[in-house]
Order: sequence, then structure tokens, then C-alpha cells
Amino acid sequence: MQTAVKAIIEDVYARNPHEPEFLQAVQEVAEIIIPYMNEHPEYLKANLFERLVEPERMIVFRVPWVDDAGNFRINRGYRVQMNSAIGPYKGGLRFHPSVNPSILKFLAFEQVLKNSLTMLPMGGGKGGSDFDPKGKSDQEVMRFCQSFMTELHRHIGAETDVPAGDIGVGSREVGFLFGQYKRLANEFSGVITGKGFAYGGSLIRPEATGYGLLFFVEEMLKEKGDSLMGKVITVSGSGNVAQHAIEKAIQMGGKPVTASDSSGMIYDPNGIDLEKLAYIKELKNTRRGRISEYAEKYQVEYHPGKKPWHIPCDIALPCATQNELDEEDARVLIENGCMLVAEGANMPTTPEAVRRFQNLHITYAPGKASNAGGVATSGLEMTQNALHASWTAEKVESELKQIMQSIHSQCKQYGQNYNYIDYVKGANLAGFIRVAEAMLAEGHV
Ligand code: NDP
Ligand code: 2IT
Repeated sequence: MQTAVKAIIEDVYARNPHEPEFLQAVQEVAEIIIPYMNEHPEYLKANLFERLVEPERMIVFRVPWVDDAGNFRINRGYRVQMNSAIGPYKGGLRFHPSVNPSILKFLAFEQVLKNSLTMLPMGGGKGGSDFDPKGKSDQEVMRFCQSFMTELHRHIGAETDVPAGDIGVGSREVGFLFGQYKRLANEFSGVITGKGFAYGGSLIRPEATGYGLLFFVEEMLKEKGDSLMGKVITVSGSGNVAQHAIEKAIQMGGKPVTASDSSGMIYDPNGIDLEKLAYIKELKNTRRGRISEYAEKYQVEYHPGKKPWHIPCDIALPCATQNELDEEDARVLIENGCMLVAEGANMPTTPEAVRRFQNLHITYAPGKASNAGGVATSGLEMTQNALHASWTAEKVESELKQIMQSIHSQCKQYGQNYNYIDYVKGANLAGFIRVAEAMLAEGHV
């Protein structure tokens, strides 16, 4: 069995050199899926794994734009259309200087299995650019988004490929991207999700990833006969996912004590309450400032260059970026009594850290399960757009909660071990099987 995993993985390594994030994501999935495939010869015969790791299509393009000083600028744009077996490609766009094919392929690959777990008809994709929105004026961001969409528009569509936000792409960017698509295609459609409510967006989509994460954590705790009440929670990041994870954690009786950005972290031992969260939202979404300002305003500790994992907590929620929680962080978290880790970000925990959590049976959920609420609600936005309807916040939130509960049940069904749930195994197997069945049925495409 191990030989088969090794051979297939070696081939993926050989075909994708210099793509460490993509190989990291594939390795984790391969260790679960290939032994399962060995018991299902029809999957092996169809070379399903080899097909799963090969994007159906990758688009790379030049994005020319002009900055406020009149300089000609060039960035690189991408869309990875990974797998359309169960629906149109679906996944976010990331604008960050680190964006490259490895990062987008890892994200697109994770997206395929995540979208499958939602049980909604969405394939997997991801895109973005090495453009850095930080420090750019609104006009510069608009010109960039218009240029980016001028090329991307010919590759996407409400029934073809439906982008959304991710790091560096929030409501401002989605608005500009949608506006340009509409103009080029002469069509008002659900081509992108995360839209403003005024022009076809779904209520609760902005909140959905963070809220969904907490609904998932609630299920994980229920499984242990426990609840969020009184739990001390460390959160990394201070963007879309972190803000709404903090919000729902407070609503459920938890006590979030940290937030961070790429410059450092704040520690508020009294807990971030709704009023302080409103300050973070204004700071990050409107003024686009640094989290250090929170420490000045509320007279709490600021640790430049640090992540929150040295702060004692019951629950850790990494909500910033990939590989932000390493083995040493895991060791310190465990030493300080952390009992549960759930990923709001995509692949924030390094494989060594995951192993450490799993060896000690620290309850750990991978992002493809615990952060699927965002894309699930994007799916609900697509449904509302197709119906030309707009659902209430209560309806969307209740659907989101049910989807997170269903994802938890699937993890349990496929990951239940003697006395604990292996969420990595459960999420990967459940996500894979649906895609695999569709790929088999659709033939060798
Ligand atoms: P935002 O851009 O809104 O926020 C990102 C946050 O993470 C910021 O606080 C940012 O700090 C920090 N961050 C980004 N890159 C780094 C880095 N290299 N090192 C340290 N901190 C960093 O993005 P989101 O909140 O939307 O996304 C956060 C994570 O959640 C990502 O992994 C994304 O893929 C994942 N995700 C997002 C979903 C969504 O619906 N938005 C859905 C599912 C997963 P700074 O401002 O200093 O850069
Ligand atoms: O990683 C993710 O799931 C997202 N960034 C959300 C994708 C989406 O299409 O809503």
C-alpha cells in the first residue's frame, strides 16, 4: 500500500517541481485517498488520483494598469480551473504579492474537496494576482480590477466558473470586478459571489466563513459533551474570516483574546467584545490600518512580528494564511492546555504540527471542512441569483448552519476511529468520494 502511495506521490513531485504548497496539500490527501483507492480498483484503473492533481485548465495573463503617479505597472493574473466534475469551477481570487502557481494550485486542489463536502453543485478553482492592494488608492485598485477582469471575463461565467473573494479581495474588489464583467459581457448574472446586497449578493456571505467555522467548532465540542461557553479562544488574522469568527465566538459565549496581521498580534486578556470588534472592522475594512492601533487604543499588549500561539487558550483558530502554525507553535499550544484547533484559513497548520495534534488526540479540523461555510454560502448566493430571489439573513444563516452540521456528520461517518474522530481522514474521504463517482460516470475527460 505504502509503495503505491509513494509511486504516485513521486510522480506528482516530479511533474510539479518548485511547488511546495501544492505538493504539501497533495501529500496530505494522498495519504488518505490512495489506501482507499487500493480497495476500489475501479478508481485505480481510472487513474483518478493522477487526474485529480492535474488542473483541467490554467490561465496565466498579463495585467497592465496605471498608478496614480502615471507609472505603467504590470502584474500577473491567474485562474486555475481545477475540476468541474460536480459543477462549474468555484473558488476565490487572492491578491497578495506571494501569489504564484504553487499557492493557487494548492488552494484550487483543496477547493475541489471542500466544495464537494458542501453537497452543493460546485467544482473547484482558484485565481488571483501578485498585485498588492495594501497602500494602493481606491482608484488604483479599481483600475487594477478592471484590467484583471478585462482578460478574465472570457474564461468565466455563471455556469462556467464563478470566482469570489479570498485574501486581499473583499467587497470593494468584488464590486469593481463585477462592474467590469457586466460591462464586457453585457450581462447581469451571478458570475461572482460575495457581491454587495444591493446588486445581487447574499446576506450573510460576508460573515459566512467565520460563522461557519464556529458552527463547526460547536459540533466538534458537542461530540465531546462540551460547549463554547467560557472558552478562551486565540484567533490569528484580522480580515474577513477572523473578524466573523470573533463575532460568532462572542455570540456563542466564548472569549476571543487575540487578533493579528502580518506585522504582529494583540493580546486582550479581558476578551475582544462586540464594541472592540466594531473598532477592528472599521480599522481593517475602512481605514485599512494596522492591528497595532488596537493595542494603543485599548492599552493592551502588542507583540510585533509574533503570531498568537504562545497565548494560553482552550481553542485556537488560525484564520490568516497557509503554514502560519508550525510544530513549535503546536507544542506550545498543547503545553498550555489547548484542546481544539479548527482552521479558518486554508492549510494554516504545517504537516508536522498536524501530526503533533493528532498524536495527542487534540481535536483538529482541517480547513476544507471547517472553513467551508464561505463557499457554501457562495453556493447559496448562486442559487438566489439563478432564482432571481433574495433570502432573509435568518434563512441563509440557518442553511449555513445545517451545511456545517452535515459536513461534521460526513467527517464523523468517514473518520470515526475507536474513541475519536479523525477529521482529516473524514473530510478527505467524504469530499473525494463524491468527486470520484462523478468523474467515473463522466468518462475519461
Ligand atoms: P483577508 O485579506 O480579509 O485577511 C487576511 C488576514 O490574514 C489579514 O489580517 C492579513 O494581514 C493576514 N495575512 C495575510 N497574509 C499573511 C501572511 N503571509 N502572514 C501573516 N498574516 C497574513 O483574507 P480572508 O480573511 O478572506 O482570508 C484568510 C484566510 O482564510 C486565507 O487562508 C483564505 O484562503 C481563507 N479563507 C477565506 C474565505 C473567505 O470567504 N474569505 C473562505 C475560506 C477560507 P495583513 O493585512 O497584514 O496582510
Ligand atoms: O477558500 C475559500 O473557500 C474561499 N476563499 C471562498 C470561495 C468562494 O467561492 O466563496
